[in-house]
Amino acid sequence: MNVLKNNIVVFDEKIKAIVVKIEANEPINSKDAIYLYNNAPLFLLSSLATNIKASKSGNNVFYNKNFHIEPTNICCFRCNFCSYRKNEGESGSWNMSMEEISEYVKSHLTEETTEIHLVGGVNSLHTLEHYCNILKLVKSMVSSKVKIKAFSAVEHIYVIEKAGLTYEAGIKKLVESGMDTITGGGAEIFDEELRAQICNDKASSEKWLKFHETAHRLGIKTNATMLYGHLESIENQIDHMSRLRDLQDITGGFTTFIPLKFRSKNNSMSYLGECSSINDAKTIAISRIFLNNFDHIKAYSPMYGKEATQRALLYGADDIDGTVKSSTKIYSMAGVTEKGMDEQEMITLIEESGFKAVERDTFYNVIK
Ligand code: V47
Ligand code: SF4
Repeated sequence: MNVLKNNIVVFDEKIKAIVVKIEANEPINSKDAIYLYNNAPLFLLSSLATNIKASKSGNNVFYNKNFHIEPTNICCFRCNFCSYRKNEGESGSWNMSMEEISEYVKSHLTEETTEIHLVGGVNSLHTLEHYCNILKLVKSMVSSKVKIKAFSAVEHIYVIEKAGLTYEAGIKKLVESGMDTITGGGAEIFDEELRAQICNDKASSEKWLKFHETAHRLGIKTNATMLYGHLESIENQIDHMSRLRDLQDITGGFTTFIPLKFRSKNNSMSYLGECSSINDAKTIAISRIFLNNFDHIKAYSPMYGKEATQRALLYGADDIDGTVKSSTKIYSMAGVTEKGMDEQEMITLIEESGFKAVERDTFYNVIK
């Protein structure tokens, strides 16, 4: 137990030993991470995570100028946490034509856009060729400074397997069509038992990891996410991060880690409600401490909202994503009511938290 003695906090011996490891830049093991999560006071998690963040990105906190295209919300999978999926023909479903995608890009693209984020449901009518056509269309409409971050591993795996190709051959086709990098979606939680409870029918953890590994080997960087704040335990969270850390040790291909908080409106897991802001803080801090081989931790502001994003910056996050605005429906349909931020609002949010706001591109090159 940690105690206050003569106005000085005295940490227990286990915590002291873990802090020594962290300060020596050594990776902590899963048991250490679980112990810290359960026993370290928040102020210690904040200062350990903030020190690591500072060693990676100094006083900078990054944002970018992007928008999402969600070509369809029709999905053949049935993740219990999802408020977004619809069946073909169901009210509220959409499936954009090429013309609609083109109009959408025209109306959202500005001189300043540096990234387009493509993601949607897994529509059983879609093929690898369709994904490639979307990529070619979007690529033809933008300058070379705009990077296309396209689809989740779950979407890719579905169309690549349907085409009867290896992941390698499929990824090569997607890259030739204009894909620059891959989103971190679909990872959810890797523990197989829990995955079976919350998203029984989509690509397995093993496939998700293999797909990302293949992309990395082909020189394509990807992101990684973790869905938290539902039925998972801290052991499940650390197991998830541990599998990512192991892969990152081998390939170095992950750009950023994005803990995604379960938002509870309008889905079959609504009865769970949402986890507390203390849990958010702990998850962000532990991810920053445990994933010592990841350069960036993203507090995805359209999912957190302003207050929780600002808080995440005090627990080691160094990125708030971008000017997504109203172009993503995944979170508005799950109950997030806050509007997106414009550039000035993002800068103010970052500066109020005591950091320097830096505009980045998709690969964290500084723009301004
Ligand atoms: O895989 C779905 C999540 C993900 C809910 O790579 C939910 O930069 C919370 O991956 N509550 C898709 N989360 C979004 C995604 C993403 C988002 C931002 C940035 C990046 C990136 C990737 O959204 C899904 C799932 O984990 N999700 N429903 C929900 N109710
Ligand atoms: Fe489909 Fe993605 Fe929703 Fe799962 S999270 S049901 S794969 S849209």
